[in-house]
Amino acid sequence: MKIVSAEFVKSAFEKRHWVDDDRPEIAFLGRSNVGKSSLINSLLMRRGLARTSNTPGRTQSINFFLINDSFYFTDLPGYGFAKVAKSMRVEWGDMARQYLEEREQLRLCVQLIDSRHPPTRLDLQLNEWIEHNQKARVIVATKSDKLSNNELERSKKQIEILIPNARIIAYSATMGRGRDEVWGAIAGSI
Ligand SMILES: Nc1nc2c(ncn2[C@@H]2O[C@H](COP(=O)(O)OP(=O)(O)OP(=O)(O)O)[C@@H](O)[C@H]2O)c(=O)[nH]1
Ligand SMILES: [Mg+2]
Repeated sequence: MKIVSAEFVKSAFEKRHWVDDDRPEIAFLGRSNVGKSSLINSLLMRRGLARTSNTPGRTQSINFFLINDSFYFTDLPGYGFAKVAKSMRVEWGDMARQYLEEREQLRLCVQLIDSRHPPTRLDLQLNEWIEHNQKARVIVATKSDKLSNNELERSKKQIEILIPNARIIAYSATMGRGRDEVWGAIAGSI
């Protein structure tokens, strides 16, 4: 995919602020700090377009990015960060679930799972929502640069056991590994 333009459009804290048009959307979902914003920047080769941080749980809204004037990336808030107030955690569930249930132009869920750890309870909860809503989905195993090839294979198998029949792509935002494969999945969905 040739990226001609990529721009941040808006941050939405409520449904009435979601972008109001019917261009296709690709959603990036996963726990806090898993690498959602880094993946978006790496795919778009725009450093700093999606804000990354070492302070997990910072993104509490759905961020919309318009690509080539033709489709959106949506960066969803991360879940599972213990220091986020309980009320915020409930809100995460509501926001993500509502988005998965009601967003008709959502064409592909990119579900990020940290390759260094087995899927968490919340990763599996998210998986259930994605399957329940029958959304197309690809799993991206992030931070693969931190593992040896053997460890990475083991990690992919672990994911496969808990989430069978999903395509799993090993990714590294720092090395660009998996970039073409993820773009292939995105292009196939829009
Ligand atoms: N080594 C390595 N570090 C990564 C990779 N992807 C992300 N990181 C680091 O992981 C941390 C979190 O990355 P973010 O992209 O901000 O994670 P996020 O999922 O957007 O986090 P929230 O917005 O808090 O939900 C940052 O310090 C990144 O530099 C990767 O592929 N390899
Ligand atoms: Mg983020």
